[in-house]
Amino acid sequence: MSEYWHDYNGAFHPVSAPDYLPVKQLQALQLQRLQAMVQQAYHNVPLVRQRMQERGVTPEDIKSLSDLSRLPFTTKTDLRDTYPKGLFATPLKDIVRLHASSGTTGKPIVVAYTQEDVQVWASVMVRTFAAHGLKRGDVIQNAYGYGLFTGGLGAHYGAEALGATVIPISGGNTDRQIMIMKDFDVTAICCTPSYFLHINERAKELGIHLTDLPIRVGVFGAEPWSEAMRQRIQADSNIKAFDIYGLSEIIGPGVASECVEQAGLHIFEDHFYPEIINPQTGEVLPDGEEGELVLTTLSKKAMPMLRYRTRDITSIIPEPCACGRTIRRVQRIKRRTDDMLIIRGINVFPSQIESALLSAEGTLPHYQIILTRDKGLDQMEVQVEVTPETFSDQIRKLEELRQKIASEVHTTLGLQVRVTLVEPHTIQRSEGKAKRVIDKRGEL
Ligand code: DLL
Repeated sequence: MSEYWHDYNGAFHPVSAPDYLPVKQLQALQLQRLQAMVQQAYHNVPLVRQRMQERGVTPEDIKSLSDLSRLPFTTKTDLRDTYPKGLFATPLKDIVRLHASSGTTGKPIVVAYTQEDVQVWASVMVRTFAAHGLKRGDVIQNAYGYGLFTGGLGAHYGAEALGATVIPISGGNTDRQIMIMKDFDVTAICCTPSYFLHINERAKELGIHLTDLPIRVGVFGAEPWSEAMRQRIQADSNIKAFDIYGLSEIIGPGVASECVEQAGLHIFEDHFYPEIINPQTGEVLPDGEEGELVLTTLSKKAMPMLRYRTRDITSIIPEPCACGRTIRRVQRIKRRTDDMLIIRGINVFPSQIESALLSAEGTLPHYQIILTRDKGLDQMEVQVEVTPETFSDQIRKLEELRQKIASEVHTTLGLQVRVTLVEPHTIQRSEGKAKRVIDKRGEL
């Protein structure tokens, strides 16, 4: 591992040192940063000041990390309501970058960064890559989208600061991705797991097997994916597939990442303080319990976030990791409070369906969930692609597979769903975040 990286002012930092701070030292640093951040937000963001005043809390009341629970939450709606610049805590002249998350309806969510913020961002991405064993000499193909999306530039500056060779190819143009991967001896790729599936599949069609290439690491995130999906990817392409997590409102990618143990994602908690709450009551839950992840930025200058409700469901893993890092881990994020589908009164998360589908042999990891309403009753159809060999099997065998999947889904969810086996390539491939659910219930 390259031991040092330098920021844009030429200062040198030991890579990943903050991952290993003694816990007391880490907590002292968190408190000191929290206090400064709350001051900054209180004095510069009217909404924060107003909400704190309503609760009768002043920045001086934050004397320990547990006082965090006295602070108000921030939600996605707050970002929308204060569009475009209402949550900025620094003058525009100190802001060097803006990003936005696309959002399906209404105004986008805009986020801002100072020079210092983009340096912190690069540093957490350096720690991400370093945790995957990447270093100077590696060739990183960055297929996250460049532009307003945080994935492309976030990974880019981290990879560059690491000292690796970055190929800023962005998403799309899959044949070119494969050519570049081969011709430049790419050792790592950054993209969504669903896009990687597509690249791998297309490569095979072109007669190129990723197992024959130097690529050995996948830096996958931006969408939920299951452990079953990871196992499929690793077995099929002989790479180590790592899960990375982040969100625009907090910084982008670089909030949390797996290490080589692949046993939960370490939160870079010297910059992003995690809490888990009961999404219904807002009550803070102890480590180990599952709930909604709430993140507080400890060093963001342009747009500090106080107790941001991510809507992502996970739990903090109380045990230390075998890798020796002292920063805590969260479980893989399988679902969001708002991606829950209620089908005939039963709560269903797309990730549960993914795991059920992939447990059957002969399926491909391409699927889609289609919701319709028939005579007022919700209907769910799961379309899943099967391998060409399976598809050319006898009808009886296909029917057996279909029933096996339907019974697997039934066991997992307690719900009868219609399973349709479709030919390879029927389901649209994604170059970014996959769209797994098509909800036509409103149209009928
Ligand atoms: O997706 C940032 C990112 C880029 C993360 C590249 C990782 C890699 P947004 O577009 O704002 O930002 O979407 C954030 O995506 O709240 C989660 O619901 C979901 N998400 C991100 N990473 C993961 C992951 C980027 N590893 C939202 N597993 C988050 C599950 C994820 N969900």
